[in-house]
Amino acid sequence: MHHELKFIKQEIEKRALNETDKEIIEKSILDGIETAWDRLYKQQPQCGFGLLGVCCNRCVLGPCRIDPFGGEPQRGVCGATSDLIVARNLLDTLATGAAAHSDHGREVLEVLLHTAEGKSQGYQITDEEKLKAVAVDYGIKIEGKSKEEIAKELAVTMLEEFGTLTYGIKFVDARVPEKTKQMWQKLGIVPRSVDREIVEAMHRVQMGVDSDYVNILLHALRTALSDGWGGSMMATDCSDILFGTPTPKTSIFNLSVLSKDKVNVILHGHNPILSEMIVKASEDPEILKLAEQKGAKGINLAGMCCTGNELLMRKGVPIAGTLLDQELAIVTGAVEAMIIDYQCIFPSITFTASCYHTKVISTSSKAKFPGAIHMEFNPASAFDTAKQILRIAVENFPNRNPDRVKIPEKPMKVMAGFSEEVIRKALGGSYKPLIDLIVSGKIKGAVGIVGCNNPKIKMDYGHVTLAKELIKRDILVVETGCSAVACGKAGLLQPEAADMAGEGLRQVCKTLGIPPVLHMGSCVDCSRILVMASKIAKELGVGIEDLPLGGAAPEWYSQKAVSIGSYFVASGVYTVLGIPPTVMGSKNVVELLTDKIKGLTNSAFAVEPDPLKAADLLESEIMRKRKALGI
Ligand code: BF8
Repeated sequence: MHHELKFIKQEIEKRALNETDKEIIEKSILDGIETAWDRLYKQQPQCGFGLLGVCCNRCVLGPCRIDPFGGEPQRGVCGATSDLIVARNLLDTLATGAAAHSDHGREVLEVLLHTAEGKSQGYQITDEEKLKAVAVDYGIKIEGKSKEEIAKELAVTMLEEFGTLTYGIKFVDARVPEKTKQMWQKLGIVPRSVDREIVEAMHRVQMGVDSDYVNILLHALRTALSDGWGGSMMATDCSDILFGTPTPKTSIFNLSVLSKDKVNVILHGHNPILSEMIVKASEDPEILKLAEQKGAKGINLAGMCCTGNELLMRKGVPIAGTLLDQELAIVTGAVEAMIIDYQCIFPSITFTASCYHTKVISTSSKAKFPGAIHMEFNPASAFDTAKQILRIAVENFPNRNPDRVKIPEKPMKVMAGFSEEVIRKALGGSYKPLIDLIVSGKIKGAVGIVGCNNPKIKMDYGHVTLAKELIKRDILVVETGCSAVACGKAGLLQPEAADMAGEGLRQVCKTLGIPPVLHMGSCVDCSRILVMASKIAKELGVGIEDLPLGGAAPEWYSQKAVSIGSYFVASGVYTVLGIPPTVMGSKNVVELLTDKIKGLTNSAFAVEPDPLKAADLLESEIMRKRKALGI
């Protein structure tokens, strides 16, 4: 027994950094609940061909694989080499991620359109100033028009742009610095439209189409750019128009945000279209009365993954956790309902929920989960559906078994809500003060740490260690997605964390009253980082590729992260990955992405699992760019 307990403790230490997570991981083991960590162990050893990216199962000439040690076979049945197989697999993966971000964006546009036409229920145009600014970027005349007229024209133009050939992506014209755009033109990777690049990616990976790995990788960059500067940017900007551009907020993070005496509802997934309406419905007197009747002291909403980030940024709603917290939240035994839309939702959660009283409620026709209650969500009846969903959660409250409940008691305070607009306004309307700080060396540069958790890495260790190391070196950190939540759980998103920063950055943060790690939103909100970089570059009269910036995804898992990393690199931002992508089976592809690409975009990918070494790489790249700028 003693040995068993020791083993459990060791196992918990291996799985997570954060104490509140550890508490619930222990409960999951004691309750006998299978989680992602257990499933990863059961998958060992993972397929070597798959890890190297040298297996191809895209047609039934195969499945084929290449001997990575130089023996036979060296070609698939069609004749594809490891270079081609790896490049095609990578393009396929990236296009999947770009599609996920962009399809989310398209749904936001549809709601904007329906709202402008008066055909949606419960939505409104909240940020008129942003609506007008974005409309101008889109070449729409705003004088003498109502906000509904502008919103309709904008939504239709953007929706049309998704598939258009002729006009290109308007945000690229309006926002990308001239020098960066010229770099893309030279490479032939100016994105034409979201749908076009993604469909063409699918065409190119069909057997017998693109057989040149360089040509495939260039298209991968173009597809990623159509996501970052297209689909994701539209998602961010139109969500701001509908729900408000984020401003600084304080809130709390980790599994302690669950309540002992209220109905706990976890909002998990990505699109604020759903979650914003649930927030609204949770304030409805009828729902609150029902909660009281069922013996609850109210309704407690908590976010999970990027939907959590969306709600935190605009409403200050607390966040229960990241990708690897989704099963743990259910294991607390305190969650009445987990409401989901799409992306990053483990198919296992309905199984986990079946071991407790939690109800999983799916809402999107494109993401059904066996075992979940499906309540289709659409804009025309959004508020009514949101209320119905909450009713299910409230009615489930009496089924909570207090003997099986464990909620940690150490919520962590955070400050979030740093949209590009807020940062710029805080600096007095232009980036000049920030540029001066960078020129003086008080701040050496900035790094965007983004992306997921992955059970292959101790949960949050990569994000937190890298962020701490960078701020210590006077490098400002901006974050999105699960990375921001990981650092929030570790206390890095509070102004007090400035004490962990180097002298220069500490002074700046203390003067402004901000944390040294700025939470800029969900993963589609990486577009906010792009906009900020482009505005700084424009003020300096250089390209984004010249700025002392870096990117990192220390614990990434998702196809979406491949797209983000690639549009960072294509935009000129050197990016370090903590987990190797499945490309190592092609020396040529690796060489291109980590080295030769430098001559094209003045940036590259690097793979470095050790966050301290990753910090070295990022700092030396920042110093190289500072030198080139003469600072
Ligand atoms: O889009 S960081 S695990 S939640 S993919 Fe997913 Fe990764 Fe989290 Fe958001 Ni992004």
